[in-house]
Amino acid sequence: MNRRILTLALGAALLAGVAQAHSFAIGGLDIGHPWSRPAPQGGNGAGFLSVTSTAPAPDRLVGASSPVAGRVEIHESMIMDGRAMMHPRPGGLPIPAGSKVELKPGGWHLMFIGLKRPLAIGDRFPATLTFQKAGKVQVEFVVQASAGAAPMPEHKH
Ligand SMILES: [Cu+2]
Repeated sequence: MNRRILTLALGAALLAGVAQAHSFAIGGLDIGHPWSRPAPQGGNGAGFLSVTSTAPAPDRLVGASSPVAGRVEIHESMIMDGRAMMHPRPGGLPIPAGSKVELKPGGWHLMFIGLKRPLAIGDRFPATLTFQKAGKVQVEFVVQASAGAAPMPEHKH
């Protein structure tokens, strides 16, 4: 085998290993790379992650909490009348069986309301996600800047 191809394959395997290290599993759900943007103390932070289901039945992300925030809400961003808006979704986020759902900028996200400390790039903080069927899972968010992300839309609650 060509040495360069071997090196690339090894590098990809190592990267995959790193990504796997920052994921969390519960009840047929795999929580991938929870991350959050930098935000000031007293402000609100947005959290993103993926949920990959290998479960035979649908589930639902119904809540979250974190010691860094007064409360955590599940929000959906959307464009309405040409303006970016966010809405709380107290009913939670549906996770269809056997599919991957992404919380990402411009879409569904977690809102860390009333930050008790600033979130700075490189910080890690714990959070608990609650799924209707799978139950509670402890995850860790890493704070990072997102390349090319749109500015946070104004909150209209
Ligand atoms: Cu929000």
